[in-house]
Amino acid sequence: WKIGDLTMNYGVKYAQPSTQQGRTDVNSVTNWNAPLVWEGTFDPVVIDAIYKKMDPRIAVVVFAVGKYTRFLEAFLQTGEKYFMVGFRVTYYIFTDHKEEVPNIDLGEGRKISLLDIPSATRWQDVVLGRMKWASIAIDKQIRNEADYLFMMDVDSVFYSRFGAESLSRLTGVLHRLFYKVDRDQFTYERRNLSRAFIPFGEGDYYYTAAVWGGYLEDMYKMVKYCYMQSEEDAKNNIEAVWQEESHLNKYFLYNKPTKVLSPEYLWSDYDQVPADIKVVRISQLVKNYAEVRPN
Ligand code: UD2
Repeated sequence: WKIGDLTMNYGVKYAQPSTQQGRTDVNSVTNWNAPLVWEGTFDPVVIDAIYKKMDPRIAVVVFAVGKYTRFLEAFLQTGEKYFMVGFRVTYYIFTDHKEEVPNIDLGEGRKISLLDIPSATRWQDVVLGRMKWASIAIDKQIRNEADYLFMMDVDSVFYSRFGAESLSRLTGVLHRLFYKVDRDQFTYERRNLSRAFIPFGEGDYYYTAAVWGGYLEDMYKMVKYCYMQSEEDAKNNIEAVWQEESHLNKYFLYNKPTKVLSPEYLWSDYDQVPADIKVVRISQLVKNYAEVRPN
């Protein structure tokens, strides 16, 4: 700690924060008092200045297995335009087709790290396998190279700023299809044979597994948890209804995230954008499942 750290933000100009005005059409705080982030609830200039002081190293873990390498170009290109611009970012790309990883011009302080993984015959093994391969890679490599880690689906494109306002100890993103529905309609795992089981009558939100993040060690714990729970399920010949997403939802229910992001942080090109989504920051692409998946 140095006195200099206090003075770094002097001269940064931004609108005065108000105690009276802000978003009134949505709730911007959870019932455990964590921020629920929407456009209009933060000033990017202020947020960036806060996190720039730390200059964190941010890891993005994406999987591009089989035909999914075709999504890398748009993901990386738009990521360079909108994801954590001005911050140090490493994209960890897990793939079985290194030769298909495109050459993209990256901004200063930004890199790509390629990791080999085997091909899969079932798409379920790819999505669940993410928890296994990410656990191993964090242990061996990423732990020494990053302060924050995001797990993301590769079949997505950034359309707008996705910045430091998303950083937190553990950050979950509300699934766009469930952010206004009763908890009993959440597609949690309802079979009590699975380790992902959540009974009716419980639940805060339904979170997507396509974007989530946090401090490296907190993410490691959570990724490993999802891996271990799915291994237990496999021993019992059961696979959770939404694979790692089911385990993730259970973890978040009993270990509350310290920040929750609105569905701005993962919308979908399949769906119209309602009035409360003022900006789509990243969106899942329309894809032909039958064509891109292994079977
Ligand atoms: C949903 C979730 C996803 C995961 C999955 C589990 C959304 C937007 N996404 O995605 O996070 O929970 O359901 O059922 O809600 N992948 C490959 N090769 C493959 C298959 C998958 O690389 O052959 C990777 C790739 O990074 C992809 C991700 O796994 O983005 C998720 O797979 P998906 O896009 O096929 O799954 P989807 O869209 O049903």
